[in-house]
Amino acid sequence: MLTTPKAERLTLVIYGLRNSGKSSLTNNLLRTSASIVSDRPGTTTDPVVHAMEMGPLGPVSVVDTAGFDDLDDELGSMRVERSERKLETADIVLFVTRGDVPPTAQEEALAERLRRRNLPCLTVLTFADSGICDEKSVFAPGFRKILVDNRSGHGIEDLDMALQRFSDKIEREITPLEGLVQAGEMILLVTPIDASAPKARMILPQVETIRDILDKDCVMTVTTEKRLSHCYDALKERPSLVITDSQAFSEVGAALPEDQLLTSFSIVFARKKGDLGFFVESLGKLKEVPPGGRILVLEACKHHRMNDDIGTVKIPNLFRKKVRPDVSFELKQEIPSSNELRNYDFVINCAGCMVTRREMMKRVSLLKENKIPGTNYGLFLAWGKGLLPRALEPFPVEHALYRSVSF
Ligand SMILES: Nc1nc2c(ncn2[C@@H]2O[C@H](COP(=O)(O)OP(=O)(O)OP(=O)(O)O)[C@@H](O)[C@H]2O)c(=O)[nH]1
Ligand SMILES: [Mg+2]
Repeated sequence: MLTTPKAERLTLVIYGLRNSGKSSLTNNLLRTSASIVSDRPGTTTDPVVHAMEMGPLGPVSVVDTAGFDDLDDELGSMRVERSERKLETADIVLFVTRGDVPPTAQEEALAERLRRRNLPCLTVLTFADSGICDEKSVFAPGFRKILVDNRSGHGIEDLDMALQRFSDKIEREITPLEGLVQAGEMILLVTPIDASAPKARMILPQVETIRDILDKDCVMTVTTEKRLSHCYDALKERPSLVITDSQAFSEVGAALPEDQLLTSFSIVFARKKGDLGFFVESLGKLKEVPPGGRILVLEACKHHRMNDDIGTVKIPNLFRKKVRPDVSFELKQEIPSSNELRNYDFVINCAGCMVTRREMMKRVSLLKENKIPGTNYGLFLAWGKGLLPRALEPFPVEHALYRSVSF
């Protein structure tokens, strides 16, 4: 479980004022003493992440944060900002507040924010051993309240049970091949081993797909694009699906029979992580990019850049060739604020393999809100190299959508 990729785990964020008992609660929930507890406000500084298996919720990252009222100095504000960022990516929030004292204005404001975000959230009233004051018993209407005495651990079992009930509400990622293959089928994977491939390893989307093929009781063959024809000819049975790295799309498409179902890892993961329909629809808006247009390439992780880096070299080159030459490119790892976002004419997202679906969907909804078209690497490369609609054939809805938007 500890090796479950971070993006596959749910994130449970423990949030509240300083000294509200967040770290004590974390320890009780994990049945360890992993987080430092003290009566000094501001004990927890950086967010502390613990991995644990939580019954029906599966693998969970439990994040103990710094108090969100730590605004005394610049350092405190930086801590609060870090905790805030964790809150943004939370799947479940435990809003921790002392049950024996009335809510502060900051807590009232937070309750309102959480309510608007419509996230699964529980209010944990700590210090239940000191009694619950009237104001707290009516605080944060709409959120279930759990009374906890961190000293004795009383109430933790109620909290465990309440958390388990969230398991149906959580937006889960589908597996890479969900609904695409059936038990017993043969899948062919094409994974180039070029300069950007990590030494002696496979990249995460490939590993996850391989695991999913095994889970779905299918069989597979894995080859490089160089050996593709050799490998394909040697197969006794035609693969029900071929999935290739998007960078080798053209060669792979050309080497296979026209009626062979083919897609890319990036498209498979665009569907798993994001909004494939939006990504496809946005391609139709490429022709509206004006002269001197500003294009934002939005990556989700920092990686070592090679000479032919996809985000800084391949995508801009292809864009200038296929869409228009007179555009400028910017690369960011964090999505800008709405104000800044509106300065861009088109956004190209990475595959998002290192972030959760919730994070990617947050980007997508910001783009939609601001009416900025956006697609992702795999779709853009497939479009640019003329492989659409072929690479969408395994996805009938998006395939039809592609045909309905004019290019
Ligand atoms: N009586 C009582 N004391 C508690 C309870 N929960 C926490 N405490 C005490 O409150 C103090 C602060 O607890 P922490 O768990 O460190 O609080 P925190 O919210 O993590 O604090 P920061 O990291 O500083 O933001 C410690 O002295 C704890 O022993 C509780 O339910 N009852
Ligand atoms: Mg703490």
